[in-house]
Amino acid sequence: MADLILFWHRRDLRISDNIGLAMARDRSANVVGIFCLDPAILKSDTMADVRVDYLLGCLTALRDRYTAAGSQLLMVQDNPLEIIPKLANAIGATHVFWNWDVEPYAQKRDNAMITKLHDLGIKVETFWDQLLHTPTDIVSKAKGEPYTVYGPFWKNWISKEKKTPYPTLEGAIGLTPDLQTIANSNGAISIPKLKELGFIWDSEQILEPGEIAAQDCLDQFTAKQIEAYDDDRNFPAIPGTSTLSPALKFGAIGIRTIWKTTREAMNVAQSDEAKLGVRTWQQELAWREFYQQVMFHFPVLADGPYREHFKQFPWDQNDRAFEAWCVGKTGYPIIDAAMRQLNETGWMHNRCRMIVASFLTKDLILDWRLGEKYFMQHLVDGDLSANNGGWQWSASSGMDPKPLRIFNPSTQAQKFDKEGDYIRQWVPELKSVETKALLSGDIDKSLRDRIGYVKPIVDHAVQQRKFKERYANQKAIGSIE
Ligand code: FAD
Ligand code: FO1
Repeated sequence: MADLILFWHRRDLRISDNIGLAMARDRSANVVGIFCLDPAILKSDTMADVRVDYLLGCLTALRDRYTAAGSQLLMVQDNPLEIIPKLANAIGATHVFWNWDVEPYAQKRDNAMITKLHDLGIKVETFWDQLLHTPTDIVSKAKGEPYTVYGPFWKNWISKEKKTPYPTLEGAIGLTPDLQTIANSNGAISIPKLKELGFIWDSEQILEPGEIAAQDCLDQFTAKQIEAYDDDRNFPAIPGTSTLSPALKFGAIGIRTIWKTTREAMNVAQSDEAKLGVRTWQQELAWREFYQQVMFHFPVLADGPYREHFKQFPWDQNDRAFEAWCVGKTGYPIIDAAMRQLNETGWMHNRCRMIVASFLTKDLILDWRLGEKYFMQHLVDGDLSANNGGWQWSASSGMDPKPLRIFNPSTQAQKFDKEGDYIRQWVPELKSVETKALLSGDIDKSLRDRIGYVKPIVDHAVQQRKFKERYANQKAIGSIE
């Protein structure tokens, strides 16, 4: 009898350029996909409605792709360690294949799964798919150790040859009607509605779910925006970045496909500026890989500050200030615009992520983990490695704390939202305020009262001094290297 291979999808929600799935198809035509709605993940206190909505959209698209390829995507909802071995055994699967993930939860889950399946006599094969280079590929030449600083990581990473896309699944054979009936009586269900899972998202997604939409987005970006990316990526009022982050988070597009496209874009780029645009975008893809590889090698990052002694940092406790930051009512226009963009759309521009993270940690002097959690609860692309990396970078608590990063919100707005378009888009009560006052945040009291906009909740200069003093004290007592 031919091998029956179950391919377990988790954050690789596509049938094209998927290493593990291509390997499964190479072995046997009888390849069936499975996704497990995992209550431990969905009920975690860092879940976001918008992200689950995007996930369900990707699953629907994936199901249709499997059908078109001749097979099917099975859906289950339970602890994967119980339901997947049970179902695999019931339908007589000879193998389960999947792609690794770097997260601590994934490592634990997947190792336990290997044991469970082996106990049932089911073979397992696993692959590295979501990165261009596996976390153990890129190590320092001198010591063979993982990099903790981006610069040398990038140098090594870019010098290595990269794989080309893997073939799309086709000509697959699904379960017979009898086996489908057995699967159904062993937990297979249809894809639930968002509401049935306890989530609500009625607004649009910044990126349509599924692999076809992700590919279209990549094509548009490389045709129209990539050459100006080096400059345009800094201005939140213009569509200068790809908005591919949800697709990259859930693997709705293969990383080799993306890389191949950047190589082609580089080949056709005529000017130095255009080449720089492509290069800078490639560097952002490398940041994504850097943060994933450090999470793999240093999973303690997920629990808090990398530098042990930063755990003692005397953060303020101030629920009202935190609440004002969350809802976008701090009295700092650029901060309020960014937080409202996040709350309304589930996405925030990278420049603004850096500005609001600096504001939370250096102006409100609140523990960065509050912001990290809030982002995970609201971002469509919320990803443990990238989010934790971004927050530790902003808080100066991460791998590479120097220089001490403090952004002045007004200066940032003056540089990157010159005409105030971004602020006016997201803070409509400020629409009629003249640009100079809008950017500096220096709006006179009578005008504030009239338009109903709050007074700044802190004074940047005062808070900056306070933060620096605390930081210096921590250094003096040896808490910060
Ligand atoms: P583009 O500019 O088009 O970049 C292309 C891709 O490269 C992105 O889709 C993303 O996958 C990757 N990338 C770009 N910048 C970074 C970066 N600094 N770190 C890691 N990967 C990067 N990104 C997430 O995907 N999920 C998060 O939860 C997340 N949280 C963040 C929190 C903070 C405090 C900060 C400062 C950054 C965070 N980022 C996060 C990184 C970055 O802001 C987003 O990846 C980017 O804004 C997504 O928009 P885009 O797809 O248009 O990016
Ligand atoms: N993976 C799953 O296998 N099942 C899920 O139900 C699931 C939900 C989910 C929701 C939000 C999100 O950001 C990711 C989600 N994932 C889910 C993917 C998850 O990132 C991977 O399973 C990781 O390997 C977990 O560490």
